[in-house]
Amino acid sequence: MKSLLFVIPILLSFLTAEGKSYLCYRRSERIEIDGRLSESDWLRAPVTDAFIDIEGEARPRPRFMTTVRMIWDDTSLYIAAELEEPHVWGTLTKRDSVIFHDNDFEVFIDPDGDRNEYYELEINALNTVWDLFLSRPYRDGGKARNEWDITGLKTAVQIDGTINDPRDIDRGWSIEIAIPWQALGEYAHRPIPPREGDTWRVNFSRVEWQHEIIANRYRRVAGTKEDNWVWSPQGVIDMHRPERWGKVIFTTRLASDNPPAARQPGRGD
Ligand SMILES: [Ca+2]
Ligand SMILES: [Ca+2]
Ligand SMILES: [Ca+2]
Ligand SMILES: [Ca+2]
Repeated sequence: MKSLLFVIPILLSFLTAEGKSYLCYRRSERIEIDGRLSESDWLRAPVTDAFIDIEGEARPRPRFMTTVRMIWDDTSLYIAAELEEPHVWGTLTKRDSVIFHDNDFEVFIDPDGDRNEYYELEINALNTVWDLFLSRPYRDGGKARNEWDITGLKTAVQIDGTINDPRDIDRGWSIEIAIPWQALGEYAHRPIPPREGDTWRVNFSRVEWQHEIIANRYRRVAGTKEDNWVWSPQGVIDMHRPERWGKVIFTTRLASDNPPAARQPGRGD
């Protein structure tokens, strides 16, 4: 019995070893949602670890770097993503399209971490969004509620290169998102905005297709599977396992107080 008591904590720490966490600071200046991550808060905010394969470290490393930062204030949660991408393309322009049929960036939020009643947001390089709510994961019989919209959502994309022009090599795209707390409050079962130390379950994903260029246009290669690169690894090819998502811990400390030395290495570092 005594040995079991030793083994259990070791097992638990092993099982949770891969889960990521992120300290989310408060905004200290205005964030303009224009896709440019030029605000000094973004320079001060911690940078997430680079995305890895959805199944974990044992799988091949992603071909392109992806990182995210987060900031919050009394009205909104702000997300900034940087996606290295030599061929920026997109086709979908209608809200609530199946955005992962293009290359995309995805956000998953389960405020109370009960693995039910959670939010999803997908965005492509044309700044087209698919926002939806799930009462429970698909494998538990959950159905996507696409008609659910993030009221007051603001998103912007900045292309570092040219979109839908394969004649050049692009550097990537950056995304800036503001999600009003009010929109997340409905099924949060947690205070909004969050209090000091509150922890929400969040994950980020990126879908990357193999493409071919036909008559100067990008097209997905028929019959190929997409790559799924994520912040916190899921262990399986399924984002709808909220128990595997990362932890975002909110602090009332200002991003401007975060010493630059505390930054984690990100793109280009
Ligand atoms: Ca900006
Ligand atoms: Ca929930
Ligand atoms: Ca929607
Ligand atoms: Ca281009």
